Amino acid sequence: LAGSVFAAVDIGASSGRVILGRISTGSGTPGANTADGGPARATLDVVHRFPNGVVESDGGLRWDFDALFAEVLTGLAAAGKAAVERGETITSIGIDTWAVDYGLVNAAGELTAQPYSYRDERSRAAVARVHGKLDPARLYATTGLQFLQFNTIYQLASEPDLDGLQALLIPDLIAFLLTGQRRTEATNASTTGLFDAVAGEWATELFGPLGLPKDLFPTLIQPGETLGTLLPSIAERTGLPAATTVVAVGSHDTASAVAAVPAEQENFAYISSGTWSLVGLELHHPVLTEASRVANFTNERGVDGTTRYLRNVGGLWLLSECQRTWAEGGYRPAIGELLDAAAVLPPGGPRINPDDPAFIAPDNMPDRIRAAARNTGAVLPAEPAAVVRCILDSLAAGYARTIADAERLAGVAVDVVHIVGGGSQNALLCQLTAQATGKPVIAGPVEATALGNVLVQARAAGVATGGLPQLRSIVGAGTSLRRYEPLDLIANTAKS
Ligand code: ADP
Ligand code: LRH
Repeated sequence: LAGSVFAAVDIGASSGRVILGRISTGSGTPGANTADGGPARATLDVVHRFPNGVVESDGGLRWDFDALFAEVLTGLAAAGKAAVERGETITSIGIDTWAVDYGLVNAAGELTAQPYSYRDERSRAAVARVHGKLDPARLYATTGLQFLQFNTIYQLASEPDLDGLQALLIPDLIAFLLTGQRRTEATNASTTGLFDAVAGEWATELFGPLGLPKDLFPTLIQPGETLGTLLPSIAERTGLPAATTVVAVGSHDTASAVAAVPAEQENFAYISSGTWSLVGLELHHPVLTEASRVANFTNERGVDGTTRYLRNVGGLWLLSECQRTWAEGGYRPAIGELLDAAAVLPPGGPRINPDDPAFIAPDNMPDRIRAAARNTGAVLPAEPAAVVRCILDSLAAGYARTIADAERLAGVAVDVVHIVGGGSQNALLCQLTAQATGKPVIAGPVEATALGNVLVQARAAGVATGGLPQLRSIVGAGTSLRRYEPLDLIANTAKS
């Protein structure tokens, strides 16, 4: 099995990629974490990248799922070709995407419409209706899920008619189209608002009061379980052997990212930094207290039945939406240029609440940020550098607050903050986070989500062994990480 190769399909809200992941093993060295006794490292080879984003179509904000699925097939074909060129065969395929969204599939297995994006407004109106039937305190006691106006439960309550339909979460929908098998992967099920955080099962008692069909979702599958093999038509289109299996991974991208946080000890906080910042702790049990609900912490399910105790803090969506607005006006600097200009501004500038629902929909973000600053009594200059610095100062402050709250609510103390994902490349944000939290920040890997996806497949194939600490040591061995200290000067991070 040494030299096995795995295909990871990883689609975030801003981009997707198909990656070939290899676990290479040595032998006989202490710290062994692989089946053949050697220390392992993972290498990733991005074979296909494609953009993603919400589109306005058919009266709503949706994902162009058909286009995404076509990209997945292109990527799998490229992965197969790249593997064959090296004399390898892909052992399995794992799929992860952003959470909460779903497609509706009829009895014939057809997708009835392009899936809505969680950024569509429709679910907001359904919140009061759902809470009229099920009290938020009861919902939290069962599901442990943070309140977000776009949780699946509120989206489903906005559907006119679910009769005869099944809801497949986005990664499950891709997996269904590849294999013909309908299942719901458990980590992503935990973001629906219909999943029991303690039992780790569907919270069936919530479906009746909401008028949802009992079999709306397929049965659960756990990360590491095999879903099935490729449909003949898919094998033909991609050139992959029909016997190639699709293995369930942490199909919620954040679950895969957290599985690949290269922590060396237990007491760490993480920030999975991309479109959103998912900020929190890994716990062994959910925290379902009233204080936790009021602080709006979530208890999402992690790989190996862990609890991802976190909050959604605003993310780099705030920055990428500004970049989009500026680009429409003809201003298109490289991200490094923007960050360098923001880094030399003095500290103590205006801050906004990055979690404000006013930022959820796509629109003119610089204007919205300036308006939010005005509401705090501050004047934010229109220059892009000032807006960028305001976003990053506000995010760093939000991270510090959230980590402190998580420590207090879960009764643990952390020594280090790991930042993974695309945002781990943002040196200014990492340095501001070290300063705001007063803790060292370890940045990387960028592709943590794809790594978590690959590692769970590798373990299912028997190539990697052990629990999350062992899988994490594989990440640590194969990635160069950057460390930021609270007392370092910001000027040192500019231009680096
Ligand atoms: P998602 O999975 O939500 O689509 P990613 O983890 O891919 O998000 O992260 C995307 C974000 O990473 C971008 O919005 C951008 O702000 C940040 N990013 C990407 N490349 C760089 C870079 N070279 N320097 C700083 N930040 C970067
Ligand atoms: C990050 C993410 C996050 C969810 C959001 C919808 O990509 O999956 O964990 O809250 O998207």
